[in-house]
Amino acid sequence: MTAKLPSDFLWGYATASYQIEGSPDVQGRSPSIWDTFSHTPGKIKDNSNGDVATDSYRRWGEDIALLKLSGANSYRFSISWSRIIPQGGRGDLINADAIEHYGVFIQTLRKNGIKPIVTLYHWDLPQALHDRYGGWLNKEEIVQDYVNYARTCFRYFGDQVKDWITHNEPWCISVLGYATGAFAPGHKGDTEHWIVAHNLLIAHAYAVKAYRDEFQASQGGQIGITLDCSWQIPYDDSPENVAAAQRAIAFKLGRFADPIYKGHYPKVVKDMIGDRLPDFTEEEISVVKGSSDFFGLNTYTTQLAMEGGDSEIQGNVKNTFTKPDGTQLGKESHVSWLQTYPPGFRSLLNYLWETYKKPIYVTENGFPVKGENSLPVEKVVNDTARVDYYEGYTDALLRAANEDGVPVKGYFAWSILDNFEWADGYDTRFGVTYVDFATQRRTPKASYDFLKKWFADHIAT
Ligand code: PNW
Repeated sequence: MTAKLPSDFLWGYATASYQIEGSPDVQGRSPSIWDTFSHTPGKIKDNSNGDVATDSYRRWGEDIALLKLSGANSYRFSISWSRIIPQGGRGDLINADAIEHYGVFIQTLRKNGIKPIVTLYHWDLPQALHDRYGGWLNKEEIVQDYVNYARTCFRYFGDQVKDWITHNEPWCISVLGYATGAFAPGHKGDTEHWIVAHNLLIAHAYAVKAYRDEFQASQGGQIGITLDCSWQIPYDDSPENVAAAQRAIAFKLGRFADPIYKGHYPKVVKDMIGDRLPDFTEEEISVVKGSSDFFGLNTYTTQLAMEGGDSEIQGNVKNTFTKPDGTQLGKESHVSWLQTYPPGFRSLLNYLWETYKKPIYVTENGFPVKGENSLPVEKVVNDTARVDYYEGYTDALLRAANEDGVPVKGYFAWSILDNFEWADGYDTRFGVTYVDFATQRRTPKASYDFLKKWFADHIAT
């Protein structure tokens, strides 16, 4: 008998509005910080932008057909704030066309037996709010405007959407957006990103409070946040490197997860950052604590951790994939930060369950095949390295659920289609479906068939 996942297990694919929608000025949408950033010369590897992407604001029917044929029972996508409220703020107009668009989209998903899982914020802040008061840097304003936007979505879509995610990856938003400058809005420095991260937590928490106070009883859904983390293995068994691996997790994940699930920042982070880490007021922390009904996890890889280095953001931990014997930890992908290493996924799932005691949804997991963008479509569809990745990661998922007893409730592969991979542009392809960006022709790869069959075989009926 094959081991199985429970019959109510959710599986499907994840996307994000700016990475797939295109149509930046259609039906009243205003620019987001990603429009501005991607149109700034030098920010995106191939000088591309999300103006067309997979053209999904127009081709959404094709996307749903592709999802339906994939066997997925759910779909995680994000709503574009600057479509719903083009100028972004609590005093600004709600855009009826966008409400209509997402409403029909959600209804069509459901008619096709696909459960909508909605992310409210996947990085596309309305540019108007950034210009008006500094966006995520301004706690007083952004918290109110974010809650107003969230409430608007609950009000219009909450009869059909029962699973809400507030933010996607506050670590990426704050660190890549406000420390390294690799992502929008492209700020650099070592002060702002701590403030932004803090404000993201508070905005998340007040949106959750609004949902619970005003909508949850009548709509009956759940709400939480998605955090990202790579499992950390000590480089060797020296006590410094064992401590480094733990510190790396505190700096990447604990600084978000601990306030939310435990009610305080990790001590090791507070000790190192001191006053630059803003304090919560008593009221704030009481709202932050307990503000997620589940653990939303994005994870792609595992890294080796070593004491040292001067990156404060990483808690002075150095990461590598090269083991002491000179070989690589996993199998290489198209990007330097990601190698295939399924056992780390299983360890991470166990760690999160033991540490935070919440049911887990794996809201993203996926693999970009090395050099895929330079291959002809006949070769691309034979994506054995991606199949190999998913084979390993689904097996780890199943073992964590069945052998280790971790309550994993869902799994979303990134992504259904090749799409706009942020600062990498279109050069990095994560899709299980090939997109010819010149014609928008979609061709499923072998991994699309692999996941379809794997979940058909491993979810109990
Ligand atoms: C996630 N890293 O971001 C995002 O949620 C997706 O929008 C994105 O397309 C996907 O992963 C693939 O990159 C990440 O450097 C970006 O460790 C960078 C990292 C992790 C996640």
